[in-house]
Amino acid sequence: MKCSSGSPILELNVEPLRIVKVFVAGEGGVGKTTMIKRYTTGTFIPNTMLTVGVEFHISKVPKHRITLQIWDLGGEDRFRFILPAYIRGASGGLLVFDLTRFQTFKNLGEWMEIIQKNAPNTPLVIVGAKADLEDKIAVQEDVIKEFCDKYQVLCYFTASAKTGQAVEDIFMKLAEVIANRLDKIL
Ligand SMILES: Nc1nc2c(ncn2[C@@H]2O[C@H](COP(=O)(O)OP(=O)(O)OP(=O)(O)O)[C@@H](O)[C@H]2O)c(=O)[nH]1
Ligand SMILES: [Mg+2]
Repeated sequence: MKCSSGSPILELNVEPLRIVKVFVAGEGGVGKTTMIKRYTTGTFIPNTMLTVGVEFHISKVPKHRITLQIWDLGGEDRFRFILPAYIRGASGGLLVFDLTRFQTFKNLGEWMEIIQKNAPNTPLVIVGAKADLEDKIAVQEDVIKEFCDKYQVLCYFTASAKTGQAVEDIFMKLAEVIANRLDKIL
């Protein structure tokens, strides 16, 4: 029997959400996983276990017709060797440090090298985490600005997963920039 084309294909009145890979990188314990969970669940979940290797999260951003596939990278030294493979092919990323630990900011240069090697020209947002710990802030805005100018990153935020400060804005900014880039290509 000859195949017939059957009933017409239903045309759904929805726009496809483009799926893009974004990474969240930075030293161990700076607050990457807690920030992602704050963004995806709207709550502060303390005592998060350290990330072994990589964890994945998904977030739809209908406003920019995009779905973020978030690669949450374990920041401990022992996971450093797998980072290049995880960063490669990313459409954007967040590089996070802990505002209360200067060393985590100082080490950002090393992270930039890995990122520039494996995902050159990828849009990058710098995030100073744990802004709620006001008495313990050890990294001042002028040195963050200096760093951003040196490496020509998109912008930086100071944020807190505890209070929610800037968390939504960070992911919205990244999604917006990636979506604009895609719009230009397609
Ligand atoms: N006060 C405060 N504590 C935070 C904040 N974000 C994270 N923390 C705490 O910091 C610790 C480390 O947070 P994680 O999210 O596990 O850090 P991580 O960067 O994912 O660490 P790795 O997975 O090892 O790379 C936890 O005890 C969190 O509760 C914040 O905004 N404010
Ligand atoms: Mg983690």
